[in-house]
Amino acid sequence: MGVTQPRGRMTHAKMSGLVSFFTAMLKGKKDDFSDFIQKMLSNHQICKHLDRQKILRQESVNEEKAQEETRERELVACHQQGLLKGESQLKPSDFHFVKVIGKGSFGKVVLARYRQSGGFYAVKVLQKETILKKKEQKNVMVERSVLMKGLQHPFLVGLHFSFQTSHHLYFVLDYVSGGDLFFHLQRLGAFSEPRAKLYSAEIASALGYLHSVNIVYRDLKPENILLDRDGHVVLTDFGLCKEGVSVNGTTQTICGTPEYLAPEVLLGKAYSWNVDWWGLGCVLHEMLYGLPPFYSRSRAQMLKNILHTPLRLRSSVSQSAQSLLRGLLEKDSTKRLGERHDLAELQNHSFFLSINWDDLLARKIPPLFIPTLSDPCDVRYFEPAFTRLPVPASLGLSDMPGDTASEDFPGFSYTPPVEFGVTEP
Ligand code: ISQ
Repeated sequence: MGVTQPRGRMTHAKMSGLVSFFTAMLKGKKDDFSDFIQKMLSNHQICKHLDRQKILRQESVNEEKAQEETRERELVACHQQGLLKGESQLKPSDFHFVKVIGKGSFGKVVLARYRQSGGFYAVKVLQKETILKKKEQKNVMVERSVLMKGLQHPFLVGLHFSFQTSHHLYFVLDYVSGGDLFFHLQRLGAFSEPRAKLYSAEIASALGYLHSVNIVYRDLKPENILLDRDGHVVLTDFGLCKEGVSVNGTTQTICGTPEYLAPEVLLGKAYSWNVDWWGLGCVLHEMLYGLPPFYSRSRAQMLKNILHTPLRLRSSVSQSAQSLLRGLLEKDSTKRLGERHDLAELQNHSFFLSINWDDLLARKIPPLFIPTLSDPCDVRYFEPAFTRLPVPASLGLSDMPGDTASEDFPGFSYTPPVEFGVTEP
């Protein structure tokens, strides 16, 4: 908003009048003062001028307000028209795809630069064919719907846009440059207890927030926990989230690694929010001891361990850390820490005694590790096995005419109104 300039200007004569007024007041010269008041009242010109100035200033404010409202209406109309015509949909060529930073069975995560603003994003590109073959449309749409809920939490990744071409689905997400906990754990083996404490508190805070909006994360593992450039945690990957889960909710078939899955999930039983507290227990165990609890190289043995083997903890970590792990890794979900009061129960545990939860949420607790990055394209915290991969040309070139619409994933594409014409992440 611009600064309003009053239109009428003070003449030198009027200025000296005002100066005499204040001088008279200060000196207590009653005569001069009343004389001046008389002059003021009788001076029609000055009164008129002051009135006019007031009116003009008000007019100018009104004019500016009206202009602003018109601009806003125009923007909304443009946005709506654009959306209806599909014009405001993003397309791959709006981005310069810089480096592959992640790869999964469905596609890739690519560091990309939005040409219009120069801002960097992590673009998750999924292959429609693979998703359709594996019947994973539901999970993709869940991820999109969860991301689109406008979740706002300092430790959750943000979705900016989603769009599609005939072969690919694109999620445009915050770029989180510090790499994932899997990468860091691989290099260090384990973390110090204070470092693990801050990460687990930040993760707990994000999970508690998700639960408060009726979402169970379900897929907590070091690969889904990123560090931002300040060293704070960011949770990604909402593909396995479950919205509005009730205590009687049932699971889907278990695929992939079972390391971090709660016994009730493995057994296909009803589960609740506290599967996430089990997941947190697994991640905390791995941060402190270097391996997930119940680990075995044999998948079958690991499944047995998760279901039946009692938790054994070495005394190399503090008593309070061990106590928290026992609470979180309780096989009987009805006895698990967090079962009754969710996040609040964890917040009151002695392991987190030193954590001020308000400061934590405000990102005021300084992380012990701060990533060192030389420039926005520095991908040193991502697996070289990914970053060395060539960026497939097909990612950015697939926007032939008519290639932005599709019936496979109706309603997938999304451009948030606030970002129409606004380019910064
Ligand atoms: C954001 N930044 C870096 C990597 C990512 C991987 C998956 C999802 C979002 C990401």
